[in-house]
Amino acid sequence: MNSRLSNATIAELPGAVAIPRYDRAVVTPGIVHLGVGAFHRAHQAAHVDACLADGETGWGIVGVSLRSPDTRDALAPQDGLYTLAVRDSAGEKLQVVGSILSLLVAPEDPGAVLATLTDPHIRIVTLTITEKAYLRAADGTLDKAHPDIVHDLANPGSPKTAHGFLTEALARRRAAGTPPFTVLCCDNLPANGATLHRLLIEFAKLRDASAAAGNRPLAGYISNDVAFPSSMVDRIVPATTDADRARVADELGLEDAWPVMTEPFRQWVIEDRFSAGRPTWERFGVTMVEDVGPFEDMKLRLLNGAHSGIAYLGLLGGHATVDRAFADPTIRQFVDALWTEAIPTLPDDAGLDTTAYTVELAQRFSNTALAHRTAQIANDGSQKLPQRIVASAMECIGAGIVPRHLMLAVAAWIAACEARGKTLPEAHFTDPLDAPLNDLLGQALPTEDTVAAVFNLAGFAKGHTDRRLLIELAATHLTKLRQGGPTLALAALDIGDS
Ligand code: CS2
Repeated sequence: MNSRLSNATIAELPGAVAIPRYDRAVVTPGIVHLGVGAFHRAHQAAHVDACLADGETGWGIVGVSLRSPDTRDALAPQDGLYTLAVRDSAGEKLQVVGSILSLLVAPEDPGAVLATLTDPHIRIVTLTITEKAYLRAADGTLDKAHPDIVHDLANPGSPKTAHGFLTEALARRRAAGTPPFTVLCCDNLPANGATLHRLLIEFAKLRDASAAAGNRPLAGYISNDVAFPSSMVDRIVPATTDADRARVADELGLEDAWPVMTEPFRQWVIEDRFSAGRPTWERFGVTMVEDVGPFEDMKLRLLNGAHSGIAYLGLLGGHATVDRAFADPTIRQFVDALWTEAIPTLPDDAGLDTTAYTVELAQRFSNTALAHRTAQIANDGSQKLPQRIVASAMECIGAGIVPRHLMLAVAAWIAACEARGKTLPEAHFTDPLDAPLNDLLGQALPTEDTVAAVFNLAGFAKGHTDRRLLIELAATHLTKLRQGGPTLALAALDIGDS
């Protein structure tokens, strides 16, 4: 058994492995990251690593897990060090990242997380907590009835949610005369900064209404004094497997309990509104802009929209990974057609080059070295499809385009949910709406009623004039998927053979 990657052993690594070229001992924390999963470690932490290596030593990261201790348990014995394995057909390049200085597990010690968030050295809080952790109701407003929101309103000093932590920390900073940190959302949501800002204001209003708030209302402070730039983040990060761990350990000559797998491509576009300073990210490949909206929409609708379609059709067609699904000519044609529907919904005056973008996406989806599992992307469809698929579909209709391929992605999601426990393994993917979804799908309603009920449950196209048309399109596809799987559904769209 090898010894473990850590500050003490890093000098033993073979020369081919890139290591932090800076003295970690002089780095001080400036960023708290909520949701310190693999995506953060492949993306923001790698960008910050480049800043630290260039002497901007005040921006080390304190990683916080809001739920599980797994990342802390893996990385604490390694002094926060981990390996990034960048993989494509040319091979694998290993880089040890040093920007995560320490890790906290919120449920174990919420007080420690609040103490860190109120430290004046912390000037930015970044988040990758996944779509469902924003706790939005089907109409997009804060889910006030969610038990964790109810808990956090009653227990501001020991929160569970990002909303509770951020609001309490901002309240304490204000009381102590410490300027607020900038909140930088890095999740795949449209207008992600503005969305989080709106949710926190809603949360703060509820706090203000309770006795605990006293006479210093928070909502106005969060509304006026705290910056919430939006950002678009992009890097494909498949879940690490035991085979990855073994291979990396072999190459390192040291154990790394949780290396992260990724692709060479990475992109980060950020709105340049930081109230308390920031690293000079623009010197390290980050694009700073005034309005990230067009970039976000392009990424959500073309990359993530295609990803979800590939995931559900791929699962139904027996493809375990994105590259294998994408190599199936019928799925490839489906993706091209989905892009053709979605592209006209993007602004044409924002300088987006959708042709170059989709060419590059096709290369990224074809990366056989990643083995990005379709079941991984299939998780949380009810939270992902609104911004990836349904938003484009609604706008398509306005532009005179019938979103038939986009609606096939929705039908494939419903069909994949139905297939779990039958033709697909029970635990293949999960969704926060699993309980009501399974209940509904078990009722054997007429197809169109099933689709309408799923739309209601997930809040798809709520109040939209063409909601009925979207439901009809999805129901037609669902019928075909039930009869003959993706082959029949795609053939009905003139893709592949019938
Ligand atoms: C994927 C994303 O799992 C998913 O839903 O679509 O994680 C995707 O890989 C990233 O957004 C790429 O930046």
